[in-house]
Amino acid sequence: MDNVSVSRTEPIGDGSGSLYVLEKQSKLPFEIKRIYYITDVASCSVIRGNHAHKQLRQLLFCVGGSCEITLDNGVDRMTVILDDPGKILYIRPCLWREISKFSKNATLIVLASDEYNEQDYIRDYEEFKEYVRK
Ligand code: T46
Repeated sequence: MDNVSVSRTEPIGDGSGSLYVLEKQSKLPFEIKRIYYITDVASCSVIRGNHAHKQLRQLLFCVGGSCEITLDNGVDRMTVILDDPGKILYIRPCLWREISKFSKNATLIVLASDEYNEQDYIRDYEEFKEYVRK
């Protein structure tokens, strides 16, 4: 699917823990304007997201636990399981997303290309399909 890619960053580990680095030159495809994180999700049946962004680009990874990200471009769907701090999901604009199956200790970090702007959201699936069709 266009607009999605998954990359890996390998930890620097020496027995005292794992250190992960996302550096501008190699791993950051846009300037980061905002960072947010989702944690303490009450139950594995919770589904977050259910929207698309018109312009926003994001990098997502779970530093602890796991969750599933289902992406939909209006035609095809795919699911990426984020279950490893070194697994980085890059989402470009115009993808409907559902975030589900949060494990108990899941902490999902999002690096975003822009500040929060509700005008950038499409929260209705039919409206999203019409938007991508045009
Ligand atoms: C995505 C997943 C992983 C703010 O006020 N500022 C912010 O920066 C954000 C992200 C949200 N909000 C407010 C807006 C809503 O009233 O917090 C409420 C929940 O936000 P949202 O519907 O965006 O939450 P999620 O967890 O469904 O989705 C967010 C991202 O928006 C989304 O793009 O991929 O996290």
